Parts: sequence; C-alpha cells; structure tokens
Amino acid sequence: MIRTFGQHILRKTRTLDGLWDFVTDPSNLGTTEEWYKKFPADSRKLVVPSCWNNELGLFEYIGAAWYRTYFDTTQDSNIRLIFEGILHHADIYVDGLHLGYHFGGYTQFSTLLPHLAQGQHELIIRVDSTLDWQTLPTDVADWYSYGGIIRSVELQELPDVYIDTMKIDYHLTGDQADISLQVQVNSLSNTDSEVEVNASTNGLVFPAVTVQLLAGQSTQLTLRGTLANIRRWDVGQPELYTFKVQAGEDDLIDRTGFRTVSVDNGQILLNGKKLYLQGVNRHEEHPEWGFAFPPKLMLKDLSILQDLGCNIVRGSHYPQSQFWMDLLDEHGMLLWSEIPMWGCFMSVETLASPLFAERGVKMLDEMITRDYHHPSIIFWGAHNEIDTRTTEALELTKKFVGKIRSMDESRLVTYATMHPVEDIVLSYFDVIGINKYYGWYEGNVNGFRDMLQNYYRNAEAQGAGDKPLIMSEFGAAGIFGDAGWEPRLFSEDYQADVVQQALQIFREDPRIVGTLIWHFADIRVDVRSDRPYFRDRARSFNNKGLLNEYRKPKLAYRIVKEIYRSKR
Ligand code: ADA
Repeated sequence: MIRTFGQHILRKTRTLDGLWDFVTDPSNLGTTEEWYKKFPADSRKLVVPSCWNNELGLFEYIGAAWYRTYFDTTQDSNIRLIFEGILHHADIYVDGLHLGYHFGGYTQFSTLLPHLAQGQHELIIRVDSTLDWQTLPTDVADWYSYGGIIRSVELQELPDVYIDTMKIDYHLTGDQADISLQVQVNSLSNTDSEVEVNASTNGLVFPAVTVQLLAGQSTQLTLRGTLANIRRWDVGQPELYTFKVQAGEDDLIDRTGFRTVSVDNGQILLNGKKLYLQGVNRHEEHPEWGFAFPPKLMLKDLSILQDLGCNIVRGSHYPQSQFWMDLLDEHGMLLWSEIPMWGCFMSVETLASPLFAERGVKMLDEMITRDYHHPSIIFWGAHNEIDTRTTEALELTKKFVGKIRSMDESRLVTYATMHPVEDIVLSYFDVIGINKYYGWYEGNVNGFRDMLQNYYRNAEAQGAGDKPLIMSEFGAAGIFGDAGWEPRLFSEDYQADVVQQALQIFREDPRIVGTLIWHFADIRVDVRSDRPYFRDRARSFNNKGLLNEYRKPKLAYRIVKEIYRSKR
C-alpha cells in the first residue's frame, strides 16, 4: 500500500508485494557469476516489503542479497515498475537483463519496460545494504543498519500515450487560488498521436488541451485555472483538493492543500498567522518491522502524536513513506522532511567528497519531486549535525540549499546544527534548528541558557539574528519501567526531569518558535561488538523515546503531554 488513496482509475496497477525468493550473497558472487544459479530450489522466502534483519539468522547481516518474483502480462504491454524504497543499493533485472541501478534507501525510483511481450516475466533485484564513508547515511549512524525492500513494489500497465508527471503550483490571493498544472505526456507509440488532456479539481474544470505527439516523443503542457472561495489547509484543518488529469486512455490523481508558509521578524507564519511548533522527532522504525513500517501502526503513531498535543513531527532522518505523509495531510499535522545526512561522526573528507555531494543532491531531487504536493511539509531539511564550523560544510550547504530552492520556493529551508555558537552556515537558511543535550551529554539543563545567549551573539554577528529558531533536538535516555524515588541517570524520572526543565527554558524564550523533543519512541541502534560507536546505548536501543519501542508511554510522555497541552 503506497498511498492512502488511489492514483489511477483508468491505468491498471497492482502491487507485487508478497512472498519473494530470497538468498544472501555474503561473498558478493553475484557480480561475477550468473545470479540465478544462486537461488536454490528450496530458496528461502521473504515478505516484500520487509527488512531482512528482522528475520531469524539475519539480524546482523549487512551486505548483498538477491530477491526474485514473477509477474504475468496478458498481452504485449508497456510496464512500469515502481520501487518505493530499497535499502540501499538496488540493481534491477527483468528476464535476465540488467535494467538499472539506484542508490538511496528512502526514495522512489522506477523502471520502464516498453512493449513487453505477453507471458510470465522474472524480476530479480540485487539489494546491497553496505554503507561506507561516501553514502547517505554513512556507515556510522545512530539507527539500525537495516537492509531489504522496505516499501511496496508496484506494477503499472501504461497505454502507448501516458501521463508521466503532474506538478501542481498555485498562488493565493485571499481566498482565491491561481493554479497551474504542469503535465508531462510521453509516447511509447511507433506512430504519431493526438490526445486530449483534461483536468479538474473540486469546483474547477481546466480548459481541455489537445496535444500532438510525435512517435516516441514527450511533451510538457501547462493548464491554468482560478478557484474562488478556497478553504485553506492549516494545522488541525486538513482541507485537501484532489486533482485529476486524463490524457487519452490514461489518468493520474494527486492531492494538495492550499496554504502559505513564510517567515517574518523571527517568526514562522502559516497562512499569515504566527505558528508555535510543538513536536517530536520520529524514526519510521519498529523492532519487528524495522523500516518496513506498516500502515496500521502509522495511524496509531499519528493518534499518539495528536494525544501528546503535537502540531509537527520531524521525519528524522530520511524521507518517510508516502502513506505517512498522506495521513499527516489528512489530519492537519506538519512535517519537517530531510535526507539521511546524519553527521556527528562524519569526517570532513566525506563533506568534501564529490560522490557524496552528488548522491545528496540526487536524494534531494527525488524527495522534493515525490513529495512536492504534501501541504503537511513545511520544512525541507538539508542536513543534520555536520561540522558546520568548516568550509567543507559551507560549500556543501550552498549546493544543497541551492538545489532545494531551485525546486521549491513555497517552503522553508532548515537544518539541525550541533555547533550553534561557532556555526558559519546560518545565513543560508530560513529557519535554524539547534540540537543540544544539556542534562545528558553535557552539563546540566541550565547549560541551555548560556548556549542560547552565545548562539544569539553568533547569529547577530553573521547577520542571521532574525532567523526563527527551533530547538530541533534535546532529551535524555530513560529505560522504560525504570522508575523510582530518585531521578537516577537512565531512569524514567531523570528523563522526565530533563525534558520538563528544558521545555520550561525554551517556552520562556521569546526567540524560540518551536521544540522538537528527541525522541518519539525508542529505536534500535547499530551497536556492534567490533566497533566503538554507541556503546552507551543500553539494550542496543536509543532510549530517549517518550515511548518505548512498542509505543508504551514513559513518565516523560505524560509530562510533555501536560506541557504541550497547556498555554505558553
Ligand atoms: C543527535 C542525532 C540523533 C541522535 C541523538 C542522540 O542529535 O541527530 O539522531 O543520535 O543525537 O540520541 O544522541
């Protein structure tokens, strides 16, 4: 299940989710031998989508693995295969032919098979979960290094002339929306064709356009229209508009919500009104499903966020599934979306690597292209905790922020810094996020006060003193069930104290416009016996969740709920 709603009525689509053949390839023979020889007759089965590390015997497996399934076509047809998320390297083979390679575990990619003959076809995917110093994330990150096909695989049958993409843009004046729809139509036909393109949304039919397409060519057209008396999308007010485009025998349906996002005098404005953000960071992770997070649990996580009194969630630290964003759109909850650039152990060599930068820019491109229409997304996050005191970070920031702004001017660009006092990239962003852990990694909670004063001085000096500031991460570990009379380190009481005191400091500071607690729920962490990282993570979990990994509330949850639901 990719979306909460259907994107096609005319186009035939089906999912290839289910039991696939699966075999690991620890010695990486696949590139030198014929891959199909490695599927034993009684090959192991794995459910797609899932993470293989959640299965017996594969907990610690990082490396290459092969997946196989079959699909039938009832007539010669144009097939598009859509891969929603594969961690991290994916090579696609259909009927023995290598059709493409994709890097990046959390964004969608697709493969086109024009004029595929009728019959049964074999789809094989080589998945490699190996990370290194030039991948996003790198091989050191504070979450579990899961591998596998983590999101659905969809098969679409395309007519010879089909809609490739639709991009919805609008400009609001009061309650009027001037809308432009950019539609790309492609032809796979051997002859020239003519199709009529129609589009509509609630209360508006766009004037139809007839397009002539040369054989095998594509064309882009823009449909324009004006909608009066629109209802704006807002926090807790999920007004959505469904757009339908039809070109000949093909169609595409998508949704958006009308709202404006801006900054003014240190404040974030949504639809022109000041916004105070209250939220948490959330990994799309669960000990049983890993990153193949099931829809039912998403709905429950959302109910928990609402119960807590949140109006925003940060999709730490990678593009989340489309189903989750659809739910956020449908419930009026805001989202900070970012790419998996997690940096506190990252070297400057990584920041300076051209391959790393190229991968980051491509991920930004894929994230923004896929998620452009979600009204819930208020921020694009460029990076998290890289060494923003260095010129390497500055150069990368220019590239990333430039890329984001070239694709989307309707949202704010942000990031999370762990060096607020010496950071040299502040001026490139619309909103600054600070990650700091006084009361946990450094000193006691009062350390926040001095840090903030020093940050304000640095920001003034860089001409960034008027940028809205969010405390994007803070918190402490508390082991679920460890409660007592004294607030000992790692107890629920200690965690609750730190979060409560920190929130009090932040809520009294008029320059802070939001708080995102680290973290929503405990997450599994990559603690390996042969590596020095994260040795302080008891149970091999990051225990700073307000809930444990099974979504049971800790004391801190109840305290935060009281604070988030009270008036500032
Ligand atoms: C950082 C990082 C988080 C997490 C946190 C922690 O701020 O961004 O992903 O690792 O620290 O728990 O230390």
